[in-house]
Amino acid sequence: MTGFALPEIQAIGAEIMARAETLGAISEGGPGVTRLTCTPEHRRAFEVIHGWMAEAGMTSHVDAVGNLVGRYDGAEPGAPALMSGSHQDTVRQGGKYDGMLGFLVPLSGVAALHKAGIRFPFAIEIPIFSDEEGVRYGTSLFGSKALAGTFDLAELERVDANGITLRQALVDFGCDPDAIPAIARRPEDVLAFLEVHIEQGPVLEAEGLPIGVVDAFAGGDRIRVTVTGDAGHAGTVPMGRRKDALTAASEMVLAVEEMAAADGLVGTVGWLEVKPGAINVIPGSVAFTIDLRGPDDGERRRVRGLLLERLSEIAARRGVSAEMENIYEILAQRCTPWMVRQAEAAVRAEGVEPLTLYSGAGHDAMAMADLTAIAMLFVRCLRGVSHNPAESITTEDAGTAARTWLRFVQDFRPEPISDR
Ligand code: HGY
Ligand code: MN
Ligand code: MN
Repeated sequence: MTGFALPEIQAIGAEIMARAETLGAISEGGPGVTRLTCTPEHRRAFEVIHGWMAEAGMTSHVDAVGNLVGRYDGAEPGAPALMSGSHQDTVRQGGKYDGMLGFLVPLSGVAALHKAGIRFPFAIEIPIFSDEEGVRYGTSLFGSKALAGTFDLAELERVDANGITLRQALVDFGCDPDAIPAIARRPEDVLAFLEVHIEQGPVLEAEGLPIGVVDAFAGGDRIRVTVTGDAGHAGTVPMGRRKDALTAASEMVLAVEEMAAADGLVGTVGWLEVKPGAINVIPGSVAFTIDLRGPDDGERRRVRGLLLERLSEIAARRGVSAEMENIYEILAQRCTPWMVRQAEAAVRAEGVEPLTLYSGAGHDAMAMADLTAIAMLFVRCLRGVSHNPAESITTEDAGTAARTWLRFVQDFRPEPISDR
């Protein structure tokens, strides 16, 4: 790109940080950011971003699954696109950068290109995915899966905590769920997908690096367990005659921790609900979720099987029943070698020694891998903290990420589909 001067780090970094603050204020309320799919907060965020995209010379639309997709046309209309984006939704009481950085960096990059009047032989599309975290419906990545053509329409019947199906939530959001299959992209229309994301881990900070390149992602399971015992009077039922669903579930929760740690996996119980939930009633029913992850699918599945057997043994010994539902599984994923090489070259061109990293977190790029070549750039975050209101990055690192993104785009040389 002759004559194009990369934006100054602080300037483009400050734009990104200011926009992250604006989006961070669009939340359900409470500590941190809570913005779930198909909510008023989701809609308000898209209204703001739609304006930023227009300023950057982009067209944008909301698709059938609630993604906002922006397009910066190439020199020729209708050219295939390099896609670069991430998710709008957050966990409960999350941070301002998980997901957001992945579309704010490309958005500021495109704005700089637009200002300089630069177009490429390819288009640039910024998909902002409706739901990646899966907080409202349990399942994950449904926005990116819809574009990749792997969305399972049965997911539309999932219900949230208020009994609203995903189908109804999408209709209420103004989407047409029956049109979801039609938004799947043709491989020939997409050259590759690049995602920018905070590392959510401590490595870059420990290495003193602002940015790194991802080469692989962990695979994972999400399992819902419902333990059913007998509710009873806290004062009259002798300890030896109880079928206490919560003490049984508590032993199960500790088994998750023990078995994951023993096999080098990570296991988390992030949600648990006790019923009837009264101070003087022995819990009759407890539901909780298990998030189990690891780099090797075979090993993870082996431990998953042993864990579910252990939960059944605990239930039998305690005279309660345990129903286990595998809500979701995603296989471990590798990034596309030629994309990794081009991402490393962009990092190096920005004066940073490229470090390749493994991602324990799941990302939309994993779903997009079913459609096209993928790579991911990680950005340093303070103490690796994420899924927490204290999530933090620096203006300088945001600027470095944007300059690296621009370097990637200007030197982007897509490889033919057969080589992907
Ligand atoms: O859970 C994850 O790995 C991601 O934040 N959705
Ligand atoms: Mn997340
Ligand atoms: Mn994320």
